[in-house]
Amino acid sequence: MGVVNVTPDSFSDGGDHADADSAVRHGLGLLSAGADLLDVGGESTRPGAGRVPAGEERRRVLPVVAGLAAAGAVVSVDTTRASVAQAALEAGARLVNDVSGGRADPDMLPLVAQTAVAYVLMHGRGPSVDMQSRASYDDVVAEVRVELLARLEAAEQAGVQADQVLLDPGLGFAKAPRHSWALLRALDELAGLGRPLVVGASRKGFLGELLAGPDGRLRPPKERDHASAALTVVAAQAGAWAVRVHEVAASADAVRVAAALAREGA
Ligand code: PMM
Repeated sequence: MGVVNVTPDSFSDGGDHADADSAVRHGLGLLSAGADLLDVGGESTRPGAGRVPAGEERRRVLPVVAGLAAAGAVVSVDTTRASVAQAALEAGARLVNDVSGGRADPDMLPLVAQTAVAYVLMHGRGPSVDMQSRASYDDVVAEVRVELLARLEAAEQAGVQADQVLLDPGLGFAKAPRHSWALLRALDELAGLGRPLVVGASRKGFLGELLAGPDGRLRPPKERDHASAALTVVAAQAGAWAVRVHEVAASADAVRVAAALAREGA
């Protein structure tokens, strides 16, 4: 899953593809690099980020979703708002990727139920603006598992079929670096929850911290792609359905490496 952020302020690539034409060009480049689907987002979810008005979010994502869908791409829309998701589905998106797991907008789960669209339900603990204050766990793997299953249950109560849902542990969302590492060590277990798993490790802060220089300066986001691709092998070996990455070529190769290792006699 290649990331197409149409935002001025994402931590990973903010401002790089802020206008529709350059975002579509970027998405097409990710497809040629081997992406199977493209995740288009118009609102940054970096720690501390505030909200973008719904009209502005729609203005950012719709032309990009429409342009990429028209070019034949399978597009997912990265939004927590039902109105944006609905407009994106009408413009050709085929998945909804909701980092709030249906909590940010009471209309989201009913929309997913009604449209029967595939839905990425990510673990988090509330809005980005103060989410790191909720990064407190006794046993992060057990708690994320229980909280994800509770959201899956809420989705089913709203009429969503379980087989529409993909689960995501939400690395970096209300997680300190040690929590993200613990979840990465337990991907097998999370992949065993019975729903396909999406993993978003690409360029995240815990990699910046791991790769910090001797002066303690975090490795900048765009210099975290090699480490991100290394985690693609880990995710693929754990049976993840998708990795959400900014730089696709290395991860596409990494997936092939993992697949070859999994084949008997390769
Ligand atoms: N991470 C970001 C945004 N959307 N969606 C899912 N499903 N999983 C993630 O881990 C995830 C996401 C934040 O990264 P970005 O600002 O680079 O898009």
